[in-house]
Amino acid sequence: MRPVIAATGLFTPPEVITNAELVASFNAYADRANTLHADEIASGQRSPVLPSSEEFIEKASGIRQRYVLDKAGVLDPARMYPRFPRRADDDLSLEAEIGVAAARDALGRAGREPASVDGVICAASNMQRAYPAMAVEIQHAIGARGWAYDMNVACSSATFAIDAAAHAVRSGGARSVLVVNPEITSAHLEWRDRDCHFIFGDVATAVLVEGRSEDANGSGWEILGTRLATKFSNAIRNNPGFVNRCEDADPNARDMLFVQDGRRVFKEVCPMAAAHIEAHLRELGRTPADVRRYWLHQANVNMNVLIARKLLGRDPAEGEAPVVLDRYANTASAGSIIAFHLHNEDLRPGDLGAICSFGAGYSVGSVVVRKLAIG
Ligand code: CO8
Repeated sequence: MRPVIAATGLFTPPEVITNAELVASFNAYADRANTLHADEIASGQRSPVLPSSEEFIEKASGIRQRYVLDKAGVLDPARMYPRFPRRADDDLSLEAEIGVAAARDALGRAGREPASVDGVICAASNMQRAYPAMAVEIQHAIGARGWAYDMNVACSSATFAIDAAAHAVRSGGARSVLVVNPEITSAHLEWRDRDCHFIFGDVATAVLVEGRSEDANGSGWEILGTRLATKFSNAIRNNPGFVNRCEDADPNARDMLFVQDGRRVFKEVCPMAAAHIEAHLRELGRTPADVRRYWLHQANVNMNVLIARKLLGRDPAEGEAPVVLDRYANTASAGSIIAFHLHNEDLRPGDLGAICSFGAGYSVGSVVVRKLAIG
């Protein structure tokens, strides 16, 4: 069987935080903190919290707003993180809930019943708990068959899971696998750090990968190939884990939330991602110019322009590398899938596209697809 992306699904939280709202709340927090610690700041024992700026955020990243699961908690200068009501073990967990919404959207668009799904992979940069696996909860909630497991490759989780799903379908191990990417980035972002407070947004995406016989067409995108690479780096880390307690670590230490050296990531990951995509296309007997659309990871608009330039030798034309981070911000593993979901319908049968993610690990994953002809 050849693996096909039959449909994708998207859950977008209803609440939006604009850069103006985010900066106003951050600067109110900074004023409070600087007033509270005025004596230490005056004596040089502590540095003041510097203000954030809308101009910087848009110029440095291209982000204009982000969707979040709880706006009030994030914007409250006395809190600066979301507030989620605690749920009982028998209630659907929050991460599973948004994953289920995206999964149902994908199944509905493909016209498939949940019982036709043989496997669920929940692939995201953070799991709400260690076990039972989020994927098993999602499998149960939607009524899928077979098996389910979680995987985490940070921002590359979705492409790595599509690779696993494509292999399962090709080998005959499954006829259809649902990849689900629920990203609650707002819960592990330090909203009080001006270097990164603007970067992330919440979302969930889903990708239905199914097997089709060699001669069968129909709607969807044939997966021509997948390619994965990893290279260890400490430039992006998120340190909380089950060993922290035994190390007597401070649960509120800065490294218990997302930390990165953004400049270094930018410099090291762009060439890695461009070379990766080019090598993948070469393996498939193609060149970057054969690709009609690049659905790139959505971390920074300047990164995407640089990668497209390295690949094409020119600036990307309108629609060649669609940007969704202006609306969604960085949604970790879901970013390239949102770009694919919102920007693939206008392409024609036979057109080639490349989905590519890159991020912590470091990790890079690419999926080269060709639009099928209906009927
Ligand atoms: N307002 C005003 N000024 C600011 C602000 C702000 N908000 N923030 C920083 N500045 C200042 C800095 O202090 C610095 O001042 P100075 O020159 O005096 O030192 C100046 O602005 C320039 O700062 P930077 O050098 O940091 O600015 P950059 O141009 O490098 O832009 C970016 C910063 C946008 C972070 C950029 O480096 C970038 O996008 N890098 C790539 C990051 C990336 O792709 N990371 C991937 C992470 S995602 C991932 O892998 C998944 C992880 C799992 C998800 C976790 C969810 C929480």
